[in-house]
Amino acid sequence: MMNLDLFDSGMPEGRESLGRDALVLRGFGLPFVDAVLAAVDYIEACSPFRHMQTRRGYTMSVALTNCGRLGWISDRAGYRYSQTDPLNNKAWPEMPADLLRLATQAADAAGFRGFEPDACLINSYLPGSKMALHQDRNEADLTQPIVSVSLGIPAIFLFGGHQRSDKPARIPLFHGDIVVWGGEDRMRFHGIMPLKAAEHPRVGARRINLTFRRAG
Ligand code: MD6
Ligand code: FE
Repeated sequence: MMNLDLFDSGMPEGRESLGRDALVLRGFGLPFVDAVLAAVDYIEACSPFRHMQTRRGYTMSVALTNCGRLGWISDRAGYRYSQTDPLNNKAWPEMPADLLRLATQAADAAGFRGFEPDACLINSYLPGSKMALHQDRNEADLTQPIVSVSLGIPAIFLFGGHQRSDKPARIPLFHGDIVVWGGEDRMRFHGIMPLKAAEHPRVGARRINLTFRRAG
């Protein structure tokens, strides 16, 4: 009888609703893992992972890089998108075709057709790294969703409300999981709990997160 209850839940297997316009696609990225890791190697060779400063002068525990026409950066002047990597003043590496394909297929599967990301932020977390609750509000087109791909060791994603003080849900994210969110959920506060020490057979003792956006 348990199976009937699962079928009756309204969500097909492998999809978990986080809100009206937000969901987790469990394992959707698994067929793309080799291509994504090769793309990250290529991107890192041009624009390495680095720890950025916040406006308040703190160093982020997460290291990041970007690909695509626009890249997310932070320094003492604040957060923004930049066409160039501040480390070398050159354009960010182009978005590899495999990454673009993964992002648009995940957006389609979530019901957001016509997603055309121009920015891919890549975060690297080690055990202890975290991401404080925040809203993603620097993108020019807030009608387009965000597609977020998790690889490597697990993390607990905090998914809150529209006020910083709203108590967030805790959603574990695993290797190959994808979160897609847009619409009325696009501006919800979210973050990542400090990562527990773990080892992933393919990715090692770290978590890689790629977020695709329409930034410009
Ligand atoms: C992370 N993600 O998963 C951090 N933002 O490492 C984010 O901040 C995020 O996953 C917007 C949409 C999806 C996300
Ligand atoms: Fe975010």
